[in-house]
Amino acid sequence: MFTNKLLTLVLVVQPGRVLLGMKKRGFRAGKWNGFGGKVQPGETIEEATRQELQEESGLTVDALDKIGNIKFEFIRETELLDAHVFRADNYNGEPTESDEMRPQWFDSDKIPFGQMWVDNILWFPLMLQKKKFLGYFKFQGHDLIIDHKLEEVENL
Ligand code: 6U4
Ligand code: NA
Ligand code: NA
Repeated sequence: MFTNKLLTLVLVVQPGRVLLGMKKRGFRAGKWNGFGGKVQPGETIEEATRQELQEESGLTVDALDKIGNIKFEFIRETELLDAHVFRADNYNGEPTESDEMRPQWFDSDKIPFGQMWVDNILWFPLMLQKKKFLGYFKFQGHDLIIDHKLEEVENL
């Protein structure tokens, strides 16, 4: 009855700052996001992560560290989102605007949580401290969390 949709999300982090992208179209338009998207059939999660990062920010990365796994459920919807979250501390290239995204660096103490997914303010502090986590968020619409769990874990 429930279907699972695999998503990737990557945060590029430098000392004191994090790169976010302003999504220009689609259901995420108007929000600052990490980079990512759907995992296509035949693609590994890590391949999809690198591909989306390249398409949306112009960057490539060497090491990708698994930092979190978040399940999203929406009230009255049967599709569960299963987001694999990565952190990259080194990158190659220069952030480049694409048709889809406008990348911008933000100081770690000035992250625009008011223009991000409402779950971000809860797990970004863990991500920034390199703490691994498992999350579950149940949404009503796109802006209201009606239930959630968030725990630090040793391994993912
Ligand atoms: P592609 O694969 O490019 O067609 P795209 O439209 O980019 O898909 P989409 O719309 O499936 O991606 O959105 C998935 C992206 O949005 C993933 O990177 C995860 C992110 N995302 C969705 N809900 C989120 C949420 N509540 N919190 C968050 N990221 C979320 O931080
Ligand atoms: Na995408
Ligand atoms: Na994609």
